[in-house]
Amino acid sequence: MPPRRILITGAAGKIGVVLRSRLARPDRVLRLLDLHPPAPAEPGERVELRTAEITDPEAVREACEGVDAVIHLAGHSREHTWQDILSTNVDGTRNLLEGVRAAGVPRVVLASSNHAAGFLPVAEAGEEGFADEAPPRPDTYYGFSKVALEALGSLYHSRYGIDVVCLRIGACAPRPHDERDLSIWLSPDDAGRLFEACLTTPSPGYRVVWGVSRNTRRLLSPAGGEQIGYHPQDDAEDHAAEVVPNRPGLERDHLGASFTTLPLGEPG
Ligand code: 15L
Repeated sequence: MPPRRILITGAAGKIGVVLRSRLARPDRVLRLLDLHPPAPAEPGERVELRTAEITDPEAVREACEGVDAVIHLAGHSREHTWQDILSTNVDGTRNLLEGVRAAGVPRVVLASSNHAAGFLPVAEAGEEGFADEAPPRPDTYYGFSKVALEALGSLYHSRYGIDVVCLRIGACAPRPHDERDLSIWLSPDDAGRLFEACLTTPSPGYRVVWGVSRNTRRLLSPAGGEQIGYHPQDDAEDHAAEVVPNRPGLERDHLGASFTTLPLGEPG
């Protein structure tokens, strides 16, 4: 049965806002949690609003009570200091999974990132693109935190039988911005389809799946998405004429592109 009450952490962030309208259903309540108060409910909108830090055990445990699934988006979405990354992204994810375990929530979708594997050499992608099981090759402390998130998800699946789908998301934005995005773009509508598939596919167990649209310039395999019933419809190529060139001097040798040369720990 599709989940009736879903907790979304980081709900006021970029992807949270994208999902809020796209995951709404007449028979579903979205519980929206963020450090910054989520926008007030629209007339008739079935949402419950919570404001709390993802590192607050009591607030997070309480937010997990009575939900059928959790989508975990909270955390820094780019490079930060080691301490901030450890606290918000690593401790925050563990805190979330503890809340999930304590409340008996059966399914979690964890927002990972292409930067968990940002040092994969583009030349090795092959025709089908990198497999969903590509090994972790983090490109930043941020990328490391996404590897830690995937590992914590695996731990809580193995220990407690929770279904955990980790999404290594490409570049989720209304339009692809630069040439790189043509191969890793995730359109907002496809993001809605992808998360819905994660919520409704029967017994996914633990798995890692790339989060991308049906882009012509394939770099990331669509196989894992197909296995969970994700059928993307958008192609970055339709916007190819509008994108800006990659920044000069920035070699596109690795999946993570500019993240592979950012100074470690410098907030970007
Ligand atoms: C990410 O993981 C970031 O959260 C997002 O802001 C983009 O930088 C994206 O990766 C990307 O690789 O373009």
